[in-house]
Amino acid sequence: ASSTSNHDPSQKGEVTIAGRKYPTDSWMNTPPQILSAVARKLHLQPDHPLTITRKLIESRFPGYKYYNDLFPVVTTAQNFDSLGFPPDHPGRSKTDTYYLNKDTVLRTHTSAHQDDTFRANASAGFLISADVYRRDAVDRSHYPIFHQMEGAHMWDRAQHGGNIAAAARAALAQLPRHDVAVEDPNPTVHPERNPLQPEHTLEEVEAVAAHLKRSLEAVVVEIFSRARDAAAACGDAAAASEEPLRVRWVEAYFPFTSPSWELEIFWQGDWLEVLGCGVVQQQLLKQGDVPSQVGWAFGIGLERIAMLLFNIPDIRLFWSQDQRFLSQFSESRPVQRFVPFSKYPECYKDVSFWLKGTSAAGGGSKASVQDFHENDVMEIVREIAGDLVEDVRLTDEFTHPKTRRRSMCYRINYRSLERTLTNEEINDLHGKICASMVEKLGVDIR
Ligand code: FA5
Ligand code: MG
Repeated sequence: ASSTSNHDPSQKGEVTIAGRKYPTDSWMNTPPQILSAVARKLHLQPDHPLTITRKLIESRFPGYKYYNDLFPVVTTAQNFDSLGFPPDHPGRSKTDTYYLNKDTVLRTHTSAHQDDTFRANASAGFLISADVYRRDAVDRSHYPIFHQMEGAHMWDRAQHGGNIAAAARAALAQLPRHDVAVEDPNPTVHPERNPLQPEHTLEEVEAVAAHLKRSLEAVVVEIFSRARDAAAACGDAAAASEEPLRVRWVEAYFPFTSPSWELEIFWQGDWLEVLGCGVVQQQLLKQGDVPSQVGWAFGIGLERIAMLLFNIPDIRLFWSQDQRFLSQFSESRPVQRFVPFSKYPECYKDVSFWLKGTSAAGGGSKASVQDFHENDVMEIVREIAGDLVEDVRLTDEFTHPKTRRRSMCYRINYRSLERTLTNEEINDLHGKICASMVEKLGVDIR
């Protein structure tokens, strides 16, 4: 269990997470709700949809070593430096990442464990599943805590007579085939956007990339076929047959892989990004004392996959302790489609405010306008209303032509997944949110 003490960001103090103590300083920005959720470990709970999803993906990677209980508190060296994030990368900002102190964060991705795992050199292939933490938007596909699975596969030049390409092609020949037409117009490497590393030949990267892509396509095809069976079993003939699976690869950038890609799936009328991946930067393998290895890594969002698998419409549901949710999932049954318990009414409320300071006339400089980051609004809403808010959206923004003050308006959509909220309750929450914005962000409510 986790407990907290002295989480006041303005003070030096100490925080205890699962029995481990961390000193806090002015970087501390992790609220108590986040700290107390560390103990939940949803991906390890029996019969939880994230556990079922994790095990289904693991079953597509036989022989890999699994790490499923690595501790979520890591150093900025593990989360950023070891992966080659530049010092000014936005991901390091306090607006994006939960810090305990200047050098200690809640991991923002499972890649935080790549360096240690390569260094341990315990297995050619490994999978790491874990809870990860990000200050982010509030909507139906984003939650401040979510779960990722990291995967990697290495080939050692020393073991394969220097011929990584032949080794990767031999491994590819062992992978299951599928007949889904995947859109992949990307060249394997591109000199500016997706460069070949100097330590690799094009032939090697082509073979490694083919093994990487086929491995991940196999996961998506498997998930989709289980989801389709589930749709057929509940009599949804349209969903079961009509919508063919559409998958595409797009070029991406990560500091720790090159070349890099993301995989997207067409879902409910839009392309949904489900994972990022690429050929591991040789620098990481050098620093991990395994310089003769070459291979790939990926990071997949387990909630995104689980939402597809079970047709779960809102990411907050994963945190529900309501039996009407939990009782619908079982590891010993074939996948069944989630049946939403009734949809409770929503209620919009707007909050409009002026930022401190003014902006210079004629656009250009915003130097005198207050430093404002949307994630700070999101955090206040989460702290006060938690899972009672479905989403928060910027609906209006303008600069007053005379006073040069900047105005913003956010629309907060209140809706519980479990019951009908009363007007009184919503007004109370909304009032508290407005008051907290005045207090913490120094804005003037309009
Ligand atoms: C990463 O986190 C990289 N570490 C992935 C990686 C690993 C690349 C290894 C290369 C090699 P990204 O931020 O895109 O990348 O997140 C990866 C996946 O996590 C996304 O594709 C998405 O499925 C999921 N994800 C990201 N943010 C959220 C969120 N707020 N809520 C739910 N899922 C999310
Ligand atoms: Mg991404």
